[in-house]
This record gives sequence, C-alpha cells and structure tokens, in this order.
Amino acid sequence: MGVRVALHLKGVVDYDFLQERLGEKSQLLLESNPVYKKIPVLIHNHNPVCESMIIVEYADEAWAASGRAIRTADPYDRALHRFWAACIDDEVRVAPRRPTFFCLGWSQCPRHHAAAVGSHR
Ligand SMILES: N[C@@H](CCC(=O)N[C@@H](CS)C(=O)NCC(=O)O)C(=O)O
Repeated sequence: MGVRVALHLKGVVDYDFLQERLGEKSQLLLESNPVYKKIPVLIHNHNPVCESMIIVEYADEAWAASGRAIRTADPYDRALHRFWAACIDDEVRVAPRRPTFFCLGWSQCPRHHAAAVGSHR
C-alpha cells in the first residue's frame, strides 16, 4: 500500500500491479528479492528495488521532478519517519501476538504486493 501511495504522490500511474498468492512465491518475486523473498518489490527499468522504505525513497529520487516531494528536507523529521517505519516493521514481524497489526492474508494484506513499473515482464 505504501509503495502505491508513493507512486501516486509522484504522479506515476502507468504500471503493472502484481499480487502474490497466499503461501506461494512467484519466480518473479524470488528472482527480484532473493535475499528476503518478501514483498513489496518495485521493478523499474528491469531493476528490482526491495524494502518499503527504500522503495519510497527511491521513488522520491527517481521521479524527483514530478509529483509531490514525499520526504521532508528536515533531518529530524526524516529520523522520525525512519523510526516509525522500523517500529511498524517490528510490530508486523510479531503479528501473531499483536492482533492490531496482524496481516489478513497474503492477498488481502495491503502491504502484500509487488509493483512493476516499466517494461519488465
Ligand atoms: N521490511 C520489509 C517487510 C516486508 C514484509 O514483511 N513483507 C511481507 C508481506 S507484508 C511478506 O512478504 N511476507 C512473506 C514472508 O515473510 O515470507 C518491508 O518493509 O518491505
């Protein structure tokens, strides 16, 4: 979800949105993120970018001239953003004991997605 919001803020609307199936990992996902084998993955100009926060930062830089700036210029605000992103990541990892953050399912969780931008197939 965060990646799609970031792309929207940058005015990037022309991309393929691919969903992974619950309990399965596509060949594209395994090839695109061989280290963590997790989504989201952004594929831009055939280059995979992994990890939500890194993807958002990448989008802000790759489409710097279009849409709205996602990140603030203030270093402290940036530090706060990184803190909360890491915090949410940690909470999701312990999801079974924290129902508030529990993912609904592979294809239902708003964070369960891979987005492909450009001509990758
Ligand atoms: N730190 C990663 C976490 C990604 C993550 O946990 N993805 C989950 C879906 S929300 C996933 O792919 N889970 C499948 C698995 O763990 O095998 C990020 O922020 O992108």
